[in-house]
Amino acid sequence: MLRADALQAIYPELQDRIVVTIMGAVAAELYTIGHRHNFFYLEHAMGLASSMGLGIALSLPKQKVVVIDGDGSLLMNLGTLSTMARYRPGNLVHIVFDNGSLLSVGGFPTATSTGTDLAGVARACAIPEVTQADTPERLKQAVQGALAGGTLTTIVSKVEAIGPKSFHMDLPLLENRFQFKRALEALRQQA
Ligand SMILES: Cc1ncc(C[n+]2csc(CCOP(=O)(O)OP(=O)(O)O)c2C)c(N)n1
Ligand SMILES: [Mg+2]
Repeated sequence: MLRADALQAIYPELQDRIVVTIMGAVAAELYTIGHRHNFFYLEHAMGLASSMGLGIALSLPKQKVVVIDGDGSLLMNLGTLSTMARYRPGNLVHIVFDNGSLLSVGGFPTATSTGTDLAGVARACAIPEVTQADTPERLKQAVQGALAGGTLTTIVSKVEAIGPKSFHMDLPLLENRFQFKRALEALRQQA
């Protein structure tokens, strides 16, 4: 599966949700499909998108939060899985696109390419719902199910190590930061 196709398939489920992505290729792919003020692309802080999503999910319990993670990023912050499982907000959906690669910095192989099973790690950390979804249709179903249910879910999707031609996003980090803050404030007031 191409991650760009996977994102296209789940975009309707994402567009009105709070979404936090890792940096690099996947951020550019989502941005290109359609940027929203409720999307935040966490630049520089590799590994911490899930930690940020956890904090937002806990502080806005009536909103659904979707984190888009990568294998290299999650491997850098494996402790996030045990922390997420400890607090287990039912409004958090954690998608991990596993391309076996640090694609955004040149394609160095990660430990998932030599056997580390991130879904297995998530289960062992006690994430209450862990699924694998390796086609756009299955991913869409898994995301819809996780958003409709009230259980913290990690979805691991194997994707090809292919990214966009350009990672350019016509959106400076600070602008995204203020847009996103205002979007969260508006959602908090609705709650
Ligand atoms: C602390 C830190 N180390 C390294 C980097 C450089 N870096 C940016 S993206 C990236 C790879 C991310 O890999 P993964 O999460 O698998 O996403 P992919 O690029 O494969 O989509 C790296 C190493 C960084 N931004 N911060
Ligand atoms: Mg990767």
